[in-house]
Amino acid sequence: MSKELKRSLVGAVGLLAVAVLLAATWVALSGASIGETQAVREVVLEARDVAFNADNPTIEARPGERLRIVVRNTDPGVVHSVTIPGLTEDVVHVEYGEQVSLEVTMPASGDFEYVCPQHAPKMKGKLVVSER
Ligand SMILES: [Cu+2]
Repeated sequence: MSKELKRSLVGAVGLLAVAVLLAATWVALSGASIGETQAVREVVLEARDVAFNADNPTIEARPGERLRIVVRNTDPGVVHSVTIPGLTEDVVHVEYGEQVSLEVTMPASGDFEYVCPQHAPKMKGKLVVSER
């Protein structure tokens, strides 16, 4: 085997090793990000006429599930908010024409309420966490 052939063989093996390493890294990274996207479920609520989606629908969730509650405010001149007492201390406010989100991980089980504190009697719905 000539010196030159040996040198190019060594180079090829080196390149192959780098390629395998890059591929393994890519698989590891993309696997992680796919897992994260699947774990968050988005629930969209429209705040209008001092109600969520007109009738404050019951949200059903599974234990450990991560929920992203998105609130769109289409109530001219009114500021709304959303929080889930017992699940989060966060209260997010949303101006007319804006949209905000609140992310919460569900506990093992329980009955909760999502609520707009400043319009609580009219703007609250159930959030039920259970295995179905
Ligand atoms: Cu409100």
